[in-house]
Amino acid sequence: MILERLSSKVDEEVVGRAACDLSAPSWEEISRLLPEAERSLQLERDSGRGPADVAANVRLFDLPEGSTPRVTLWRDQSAWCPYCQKVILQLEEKRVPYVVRRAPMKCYAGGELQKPPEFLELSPAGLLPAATIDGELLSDSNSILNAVEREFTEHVSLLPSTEAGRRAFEAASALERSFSSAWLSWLTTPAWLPGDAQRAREFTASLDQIERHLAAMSEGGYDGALEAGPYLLGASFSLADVQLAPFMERAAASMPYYRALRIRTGGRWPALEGWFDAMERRPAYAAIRGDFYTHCLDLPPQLSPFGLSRGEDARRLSAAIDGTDGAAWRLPLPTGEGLLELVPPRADADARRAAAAALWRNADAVARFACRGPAPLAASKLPPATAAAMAVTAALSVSAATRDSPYAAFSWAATTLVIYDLLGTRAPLADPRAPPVRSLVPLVDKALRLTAAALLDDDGDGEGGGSEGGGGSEGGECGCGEGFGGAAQRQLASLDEGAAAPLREALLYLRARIGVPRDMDYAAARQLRAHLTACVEALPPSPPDDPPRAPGPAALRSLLKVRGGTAAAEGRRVRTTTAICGFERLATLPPPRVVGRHRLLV
Ligand SMILES: N[C@@H](CCC(=O)N[C@@H](CS)C(=O)NCC(=O)O)C(=O)O
Repeated sequence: MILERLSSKVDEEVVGRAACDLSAPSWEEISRLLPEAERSLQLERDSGRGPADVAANVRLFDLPEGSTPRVTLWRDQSAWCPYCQKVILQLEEKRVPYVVRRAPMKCYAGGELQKPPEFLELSPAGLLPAATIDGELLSDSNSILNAVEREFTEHVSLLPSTEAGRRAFEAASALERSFSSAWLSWLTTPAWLPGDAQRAREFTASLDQIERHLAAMSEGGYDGALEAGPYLLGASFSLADVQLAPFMERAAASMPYYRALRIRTGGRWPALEGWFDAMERRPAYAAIRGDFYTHCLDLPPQLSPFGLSRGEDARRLSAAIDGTDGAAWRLPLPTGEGLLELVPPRADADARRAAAAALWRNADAVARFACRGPAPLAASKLPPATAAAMAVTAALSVSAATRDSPYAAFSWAATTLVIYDLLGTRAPLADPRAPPVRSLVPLVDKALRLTAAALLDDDGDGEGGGSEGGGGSEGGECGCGEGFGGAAQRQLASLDEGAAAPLREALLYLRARIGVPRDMDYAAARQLRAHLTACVEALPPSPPDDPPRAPGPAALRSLLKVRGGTAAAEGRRVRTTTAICGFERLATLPPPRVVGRHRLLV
């Protein structure tokens, strides 16, 4: 707290004045513009009924009010764990009632965010998912899947019932295993190590095999012994699809981003495309699937302590995923044939209302979260012991570099990275330890209210415009989901740079951390990302680049780039967080979209 105040870049008086001057509809007014279904979503969620929802704490389905489900599922907090996703998909598809408990994964915070003692007592290995059925512990996803099939025979079975079905199931399970291992091997091995072409071939061959299997099933597999259909067992959706879905979903997201290989919408695997379509039409799966961006950023901390490298040829595709192409996260949102990632079939207006409703439901928490963006020193977000250890090894590295001992310099730099990876935050999407700049909360809150009003502005009159109409937005004249206009834009454009700069950082920080399905579905997330871009662009343009404040030795800078994740560069001014010592600094890195802000991204 003291450190935060002493080093804060935010002028409290300036942001306080700006927050008073900015006028925006209240959350109460915004809620009146929301459809009833959005307003009552939380109540429905808490009741354990309604559609699948990763934010639910209990799922009762048809169980009478007041009954206790037999299953308790421990899963990760942000819905990034593929093994948890399988179990959730099975329980939702079978409508087996369950209670949800959450625990952080190690990679959310370098092991320092502790799992609840209650969970560790139950499952000392600490792996997720874990479940109890009638109090009996199961601590591996496949054991849970099998036990649920065994124990809940009165629910629909996801196992094959015929000999041909069992053969197809075994074949599909073997395909899933070889595909998952080929995917992980290609994704996590740096491209510069020998054998990259071989790993690529093995991966595409595993997809070809799945394609052949699905194509056979679409014509009635095993000489017509199975009913023709798009799933791994033909017409029957089964546990084989449940097991494949989380990994295939992550492969489809990560391969274009890191290896320039388009799995979806690429035309090369049509039967697989049909499988994805069929899966995404299932309400349970549609509600719990992630989007490309979330996976591309949630995978590195789970898979590799040193992140995942991206080749030059992947940069074009990755820019369309992380918005750095300047179009994917900007209004009007791209539509049509060329889209890399398909948008869920949902009217844009509905998606905008869902995004506005998510802001309204979590208004306080979202504003506080966004205010972590301009927090003063990244080092203050690290536990002091970690920061100190990193500072010492980084200093040793610099000193070795200046003494012309490249080997020692490299070793100390590598040690710094290892300390960071073992003890520092490796899940910047969650960024659990970063302190918010509290004085900025009222200003960010107002900007979020203007964003919500713009999201609800259906008719272009700047009055908002949920399906129920009415309301008193003080927003602009422009609307129809086309961003900020009129009064809202004029207000934002006239903000003092001392207020606009931290506000810009807070909104961009938030934009980079909208997670699917954790926060909302992909259709809503792309609307919110693009409306936040519009809000940022309504602010006065940022002043010309500062000269680099603390240019480090070239060797450290290049290490940074190797290590760096990705983040949207805003103009030519790019904030980097050094992976070396955790201190933030401003630097101009050519070309504009090269960024290493590893610490702040998931
Ligand atoms: N074979 C296990 C693997 C489970 C697993 O590796 N879970 C990871 C998360 S994806 C985990 O719990 N890691 C420990 C942690 O991150 O705290 C299963 O199928 O359940």
